Amino acid sequence: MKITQINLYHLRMPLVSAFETSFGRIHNRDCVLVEVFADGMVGYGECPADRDPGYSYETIGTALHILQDFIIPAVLGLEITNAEDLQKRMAFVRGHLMAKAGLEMALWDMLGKAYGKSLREMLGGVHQSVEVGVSVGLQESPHRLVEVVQEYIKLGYQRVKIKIKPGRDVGDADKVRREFPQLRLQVDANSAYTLESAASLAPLDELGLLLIEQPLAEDDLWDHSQLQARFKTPICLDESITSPRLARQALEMKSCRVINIKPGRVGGLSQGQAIHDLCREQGIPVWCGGMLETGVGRASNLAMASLPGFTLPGDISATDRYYDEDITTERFVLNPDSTITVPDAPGLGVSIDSAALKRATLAMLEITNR
Ligand code: OSB
Ligand code: MG
Repeated sequence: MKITQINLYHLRMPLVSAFETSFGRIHNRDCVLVEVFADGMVGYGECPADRDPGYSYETIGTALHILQDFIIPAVLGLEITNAEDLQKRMAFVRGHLMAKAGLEMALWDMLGKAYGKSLREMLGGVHQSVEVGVSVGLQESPHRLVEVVQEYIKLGYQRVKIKIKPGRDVGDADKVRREFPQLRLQVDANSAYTLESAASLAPLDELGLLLIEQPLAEDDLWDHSQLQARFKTPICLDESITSPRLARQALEMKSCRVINIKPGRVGGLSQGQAIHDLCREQGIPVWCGGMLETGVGRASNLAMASLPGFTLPGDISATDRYYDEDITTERFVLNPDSTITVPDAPGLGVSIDSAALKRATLAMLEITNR
């Protein structure tokens, strides 16, 4: 594939309902859409960096800067044959994994279109549909939380994740558990605790949770290993796992018993695949996390989640849970068995609704090698 032009779109999409985590509340989801032209074709990728550096140090601003000033100049005009090749050409950039992931996704989309293969086929996915759940943000009260969870259960979601933060943890989880004794339930702290303050989370261990996600700081594998030793419930790492190497080290240290794989967080689908392979060899369950993606990123997440080691439901909900209007013509729906069907058309298997894309675009940058 000879890359001739890359366009970067800063998108802002109004969410159906505000989403609140331990690091803040948003009403709109920002991301960068990467549009790559090569060999007369076009491919799309989504960089899930947000407006603010709350989940990660990356933001829309850093992603645009790194792509525009470093990564794109290093690949424009070149023949790129596969994701490994692209990763080698991007390796001189330290970090900025979401920026890299956005471009890698667009390359996969184009490769799939060129060879007539779906992303699922190319990655080695084995399922036509994947089990999913819903990630429920912090609500104004535990009572309201129960109402919201009830609504999602009615819609057919069979696994629910609730966000927690200090002061809104054991009480919220306990209330949801009492209302829904059989529900597959898990919690996500997004790094809101220290090893000391996490002592207050001990009662969570009696609630039959599937897992406790990222209680401590993202750069703290060691303290996670100390905490995991005190819990029967598996700790699952999200923010902390940014490479196959860190995944291996986390498992060696017993920092977690489950890993959340987000291709955006780890530098691309190829890196997510490598973490999947490592975990599968060791019998460690993985699942696909989400970042409130548009239809582009959601298609990619579905393909990733179709690999055989993804044995826990993903944070991949129906389009309706996120957006009234999406930038893809396809909208993803929840099947009655709490699954979503993986696209099987070439590449990501989605097409862009250009009018909707225009409405969501705050700024666009065209980069050619002239
Ligand atoms: O920690 O998993 C997270 C959304 C944005 C940033 C981080 C996280 C999330 C979610 C939403 O939990 C998952 C989804 O896309 O439905
Ligand atoms: Mg998380």
